[in-house]
Amino acid sequence: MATGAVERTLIIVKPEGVARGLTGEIISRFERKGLRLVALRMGRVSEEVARVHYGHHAGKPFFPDLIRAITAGPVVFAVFEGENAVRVGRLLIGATNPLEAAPGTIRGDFALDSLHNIVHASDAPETAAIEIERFFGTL
Ligand code: FUP
Repeated sequence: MATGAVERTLIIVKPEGVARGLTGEIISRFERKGLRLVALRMGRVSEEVARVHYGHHAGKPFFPDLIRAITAGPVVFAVFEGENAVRVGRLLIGATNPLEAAPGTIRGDFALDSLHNIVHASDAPETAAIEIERFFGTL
């Protein structure tokens, strides 16, 4: 029985996650949960796009480090679809600060600090639509 709207969410395996060889593990966790992979590509986040993507943090002390971290190397972009995909994605990645992310979540299991929390997931269906367009164009 359907219990929620079918949504899409944008996942980014950040440079640190790719460099540490965690791409498969991260994508696999979303698949195993039951979400459907609908788009996947490797690429980079340019400084210009990073400033837009993290625009809500512009001016904060950690902003320069945040831009440096997300542009530091190749990333993997993925779109997953399913019931409540945005909320499910947020559950799977865990809290922004890995010190507060529960064990069993991606950040809880694989990260030590916020700047290197290895994965991004959209925080609302409206944000997801903007982020999917940003990194995949029209799907
Ligand atoms: P999230 O949606 O969980 O990635 O969290 P935000 O959009 O609020 O933050 C984006 C990124 O900024 C986080 F992944 C890590 C970084 N950040 C910090 O380094 N320190 C903070 O206090 C908040 C965010």
